[in-house]
Amino acid sequence: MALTRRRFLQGLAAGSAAALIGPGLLVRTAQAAVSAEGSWKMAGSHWGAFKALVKGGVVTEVKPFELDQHPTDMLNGIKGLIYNPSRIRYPMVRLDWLKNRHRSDTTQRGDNRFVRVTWDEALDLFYQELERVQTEHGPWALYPGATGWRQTGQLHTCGNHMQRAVGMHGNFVDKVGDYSTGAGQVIMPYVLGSTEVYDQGTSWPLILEHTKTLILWANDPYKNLQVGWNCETHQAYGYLAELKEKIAAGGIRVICIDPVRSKTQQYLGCEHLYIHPQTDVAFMLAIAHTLYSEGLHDETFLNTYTLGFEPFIDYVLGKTEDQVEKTPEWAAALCGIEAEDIREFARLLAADRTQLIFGWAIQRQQHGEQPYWAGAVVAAMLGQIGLPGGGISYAHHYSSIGVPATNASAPGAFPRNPDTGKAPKHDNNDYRGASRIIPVARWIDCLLNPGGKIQYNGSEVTFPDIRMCIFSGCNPWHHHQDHNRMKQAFRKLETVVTIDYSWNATCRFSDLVLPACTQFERNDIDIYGSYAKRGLLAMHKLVDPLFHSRSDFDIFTDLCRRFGRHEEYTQGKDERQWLEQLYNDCKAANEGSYAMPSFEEFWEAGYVDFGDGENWVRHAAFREDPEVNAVGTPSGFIEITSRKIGNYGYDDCKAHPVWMEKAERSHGGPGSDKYPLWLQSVHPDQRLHSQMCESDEYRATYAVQGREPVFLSPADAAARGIADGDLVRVYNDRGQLLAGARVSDRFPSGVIRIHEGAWYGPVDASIGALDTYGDPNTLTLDVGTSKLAQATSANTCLVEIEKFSGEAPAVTAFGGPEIVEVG
Ligand SMILES: Nc1nc2c(c(=O)[nH]1)N[C@H]1C(S)=C(S)[C@@H](COP(=O)(O)OP(=O)(O)OC[C@H]3O[C@@H](n4cnc5c(=O)[nH]c(N)nc54)[C@H](O)[C@@H]3O)O[C@H]1N2
Ligand SMILES: Nc1nc2c(c(=O)[nH]1)N[C@H]1C(S)=C(S)[C@@H](COP(=O)(O)OP(=O)(O)OC[C@H]3O[C@@H](n4cnc5c(=O)[nH]c(N)nc54)[C@H](O)[C@@H]3O)O[C@H]1N2
Ligand SMILES: [Mo]
Repeated sequence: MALTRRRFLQGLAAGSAAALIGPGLLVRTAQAAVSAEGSWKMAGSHWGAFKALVKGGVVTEVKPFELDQHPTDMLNGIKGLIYNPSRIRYPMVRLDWLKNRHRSDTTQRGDNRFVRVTWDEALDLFYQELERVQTEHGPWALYPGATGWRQTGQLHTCGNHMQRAVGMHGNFVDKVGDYSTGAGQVIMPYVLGSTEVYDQGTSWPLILEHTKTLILWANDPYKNLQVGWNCETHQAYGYLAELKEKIAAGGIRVICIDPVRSKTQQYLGCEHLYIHPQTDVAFMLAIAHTLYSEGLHDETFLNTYTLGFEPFIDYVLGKTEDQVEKTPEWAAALCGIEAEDIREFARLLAADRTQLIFGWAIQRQQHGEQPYWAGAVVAAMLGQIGLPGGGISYAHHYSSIGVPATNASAPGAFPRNPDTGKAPKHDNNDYRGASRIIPVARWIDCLLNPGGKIQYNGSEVTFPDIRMCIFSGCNPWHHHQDHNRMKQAFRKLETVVTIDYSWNATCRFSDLVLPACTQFERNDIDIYGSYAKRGLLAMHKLVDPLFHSRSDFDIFTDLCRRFGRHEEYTQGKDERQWLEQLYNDCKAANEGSYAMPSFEEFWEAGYVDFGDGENWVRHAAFREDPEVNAVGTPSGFIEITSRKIGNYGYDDCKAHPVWMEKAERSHGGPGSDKYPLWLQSVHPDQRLHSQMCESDEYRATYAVQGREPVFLSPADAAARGIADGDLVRVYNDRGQLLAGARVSDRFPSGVIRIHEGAWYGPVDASIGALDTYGDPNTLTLDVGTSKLAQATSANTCLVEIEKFSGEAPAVTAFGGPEIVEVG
């Protein structure tokens, strides 16, 4: 087999739309051009609804939707998301897999050498692999992973397309939980009776009216509210502006508790309390100690609404097994806040109406269940749960939660499950004694240890022997921890199929890659305003699918055609007919409450608005009548001690919240003598995870020497001879990466940050290879939070950093595969 190689897109002027569109496509889209002036079309995205000017079949300009009064900077990345050298142009097959299929040399996986094939060839290969796995093995060998941020739009919800089509063919291993709130969503139903993390919160106007002290705990809403699960319109920013004014006028105290001065803290100009990373539970226990010993706790509330306070307070007072009293002095040594300041803080919380608002990053660490549970206990001791502007929330930084919401019904999505009552082609339900559902963040453990058993939320999970993975609408080679461990696991896989629109690291580590189009290359509908449900948006197709990409709908229709189930898959409807149906079903559900025009009128107008929402107080019904409106815990009360969890007998999640040391912790904790810096990999300010990292021009607005920035304190930089703008190597025993130093006084000594979602670009396929762009998951720890939730512990991670000297390797993350011709 003779091979010639050429660098993908060599010599192409990046960023130039015309240069990136092949001649064939220019002809095709030219027919769609309206006029020389072009036309403005409505579109949506997680980071904002917008209008796009389309001229000659090319998106030339983007402006915010008129109802978005607080558009984000991220709209500037849209054009680059459509037009960039990392777009997947054709169906591609990994070189050695094409030669040897499931017996290929898997150590080559990741070397990025691929062969172009036709759509027919690609879908035949995909179908043959499904057949092979279902007949030679069974449903236990197949894992279609769809945990991620598919683009907005209900019809084209891509994970649903993949799982519906694959599910019509045969059964498979599924997942439970997610990376966002894996620990929170499992612990909170035991404590407050619902996940809390995905529930509506007390409305901002009520917080602005009633709250005297607002605690933003591990929470950066000004950064994170840029993104919503549906098409965002950013109403919450109006309330944050009011909050800023109220702080300046002395009408409210707002305190951020965070190891870093966040974007929110900078914007609001509010108070800040530095805390050592991963030590919040120690701080909370000392707050509980102070409240109790100074008689500041609300006994009536505890007696009326909660169960199990005694065992907890006995633990705080050092009357249980460990005999350690959780005094402010005890906590100060861990969390770095002076004992007297802890006391003052506890008194402040009890003095007046206090609203606690938590973010999610502190449950994305080892024992991440504990700070959420301990936080609820502090709130219960304060006795304000269910009052307007008091109590606790776990989600005001997410998807417009807290914006007064309408009661409108949202449109349904393209159905994930086969809904015809017909059995799949391979109707095999034999999982060979293994579990059919695994906790999502443990899937690499599963690949490495088939047949292994773990505890999960009161049950035992037996890992299936997975041979084939399919990924759509997610990028596991950014989202999962410890990439070098992932490499080992991937070598055990026979076949990996990925459907995406951009050539990210997941494509690089796949065998078969299918090009989907972006949301701007198809028609769809979605809610705007996310949880506030302000209205319905017509997401107009802006341009034809670029290169050879197709919609997920088309791709999976043609896969189903290969086993005669395409009619059932589409229900005989095309895109337009589906949109009309989703719209008309939504219109019927809103009949009598919200007037909606005909589909045609809606599509023409671009949106239908549901008007203003209503104020609401979280937990108010329970407070009003805890018998009638019992919460969803086993007892119906807030459970400070959980008999059910206690009965599981876990050593890492006990019957009530406790302080537990971490595997790695900075500021004198385990591992800090060798690797003294805590790496936090929080959510990016100018991306949605890995989405838009491929947008070359936009990336250039934040990259440092072409690499992802790493933020560090002036003291840590000086101690290592690092200056702002330097190229640095960040490393630990798990991996190493190159990044560009950003020295900032928002960071205390011992704390550094690299935003998650930076594209992984290893120098080669070997284990331990240097990552040339700076994905923090090259370094993170891959262990479960505990036997309860088995969620990600991404924020439990220590590293060292040094100035990089010598010749820096080029960034390999972007620009697609190395196309190999097979002759
Ligand atoms: N270290 C660390 N790791 C983390 C986190 C952290 O805080 N720290 N956060 C975690 C969290 S909370 C999350 S939610 C995850 C996010 O992890 P992911 O959701 O996997 O991240 P995204 O970058 O949004 O990946 C979505 C992928 O789907 C593709 N895609 C989007 N729309 C479509 C479509 O319509 N069709 C097809 N076929 N593909 C599409 C995009 O191109 C992109 O590659 O990351 C987790 N990982
Ligand atoms: N711009 C933008 N917005 C987004 C997203 C995005 O990718 N980009 N992703 C969305 C998604 S999927 C999710 S899940 C949410 C994520 O929402 P979160 O998980 O809440 O957000 P993060 O930005 O990871 O972290 C929030 C804050 O927690 C602090 N923190 C971290 N560890 C600790 C600790 O041990 N103690 C204390 N006290 N504070 C700590 C960090 O310093 C940071 O300021 O954001 C959503 N919003
Ligand atoms: Mo998330």
